[in-house]
Amino acid sequence: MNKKTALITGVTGQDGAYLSEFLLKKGYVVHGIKRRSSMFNTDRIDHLYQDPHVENQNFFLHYGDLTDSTNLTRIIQEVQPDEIYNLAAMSHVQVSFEMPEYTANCDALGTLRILEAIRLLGMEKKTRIYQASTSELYGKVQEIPQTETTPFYPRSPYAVAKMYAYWITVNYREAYGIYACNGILFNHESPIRGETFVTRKITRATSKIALGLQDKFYLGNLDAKRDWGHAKDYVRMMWMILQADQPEDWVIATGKTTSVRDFVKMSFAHIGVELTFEGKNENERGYVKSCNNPLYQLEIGKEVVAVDPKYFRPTEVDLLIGDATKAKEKLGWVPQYNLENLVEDMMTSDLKLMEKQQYLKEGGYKIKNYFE
Ligand code: NDP
Ligand code: GDR
Repeated sequence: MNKKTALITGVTGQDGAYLSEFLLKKGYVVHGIKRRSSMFNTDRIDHLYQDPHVENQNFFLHYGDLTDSTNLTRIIQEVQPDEIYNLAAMSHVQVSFEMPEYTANCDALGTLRILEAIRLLGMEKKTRIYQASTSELYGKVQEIPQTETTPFYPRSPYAVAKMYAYWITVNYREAYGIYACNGILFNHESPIRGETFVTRKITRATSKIALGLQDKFYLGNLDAKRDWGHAKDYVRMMWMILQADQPEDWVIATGKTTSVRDFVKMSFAHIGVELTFEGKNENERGYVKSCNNPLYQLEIGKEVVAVDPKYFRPTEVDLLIGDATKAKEKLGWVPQYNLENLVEDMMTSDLKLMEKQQYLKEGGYKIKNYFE
């Protein structure tokens, strides 16, 4: 039997890495598009790399960019994918306020470029397309919990760009009969989550504080609530969405919401430290209330978290909680992780990472400036 071929944009990101691993295990030939960078940007997929000189290679990387339509069209023509997973994006909501035009070019028009390539190449009946849509579309919440029929109200240049991508995907499905689907995924995290998203920022900083490598860290809105799942569960859903009989749009979420403040408490609880929060808004601080782990001795009363208003967003999404009933009932999705397992997975991994840093520091190792 011929192997299926998948093309993943954003292969070097969190989801791209987990999805590549998942599809390779399923026996797919996987092609990924990576951006040219002045330094290596393939850390998350290095373990999947195959020497191009060996036979039966099933993982290939191509240079490309969502802002370059000729490049995308050429790669799609060469690869002839059965499935395209469009995961590439300028994916940071706060950064999108700084780079709104680029965000629109990449996240909105990038999706159009892929759909147009399929149309130009006459591959409407061959290739199925997964579009990485987002719970940020709901923005200023119109309904709780959010489902496939909840109206959108985007609150950032990122969300507005993703709203164009959502509708152009629906439009190409209806206009040209392309099997194209939106996965409206709520936040999903993991040990390889980007370091500037709030969960990973918290688990990294908590691990550093536990090991005495850092005193405290700063966050923005502690009241924001998110529906956090594990990326491994969510990439499995991306694949299931493209195996359904009919192309549709799907909400993927845990159905539970947690504040940023509570995520901080859970991360510290993992190292046996109880936190208490005092003060309001930009004056809020988190202190050590008790410490019950002989490995990580933190002083009672020590301030470990503070609010810095520079992390506040011009417009915020205060509350997200999704209802994935449709995906559970029609696709049989059963997530393996809950929030407790997720925090444990991230903390275990970041503690290991920081232990390496601690080891180097204790050994007197200093990273040298290139020009010294
Ligand atoms: P990441 O930020 O970890 O990865 C984004 C990927 O896109 C990286 O591989 C990045 O390359 C690549 N990329 C960025 N700009 C371009 C460009 N112009 N051309 C080509 N590639 C580009 O995101 P995630 O893996 O977390 O998310 C995957 C997708 O799912 C994104 O579209 C995101 O918006 C969406 N999403 C994510 C959710 C989440 O909670 N994680 C929830 C809902 C939707 P490089 O490595 O070089 O930076
Ligand atoms: P989000 O994720 O904006 O939901 O987008 P992020 O982790 O950046 O923010 C979640 C919430 O935490 C609040 N917050 C902070 N956020 C960051 N990054 N840094 C901080 O210091 C901080 N302090 C508080 C934020 O204000 C926000 O309310 C993610 C991305 O993966 C998108 O690509 C994806 O579409 C959505 O999830 C679903």
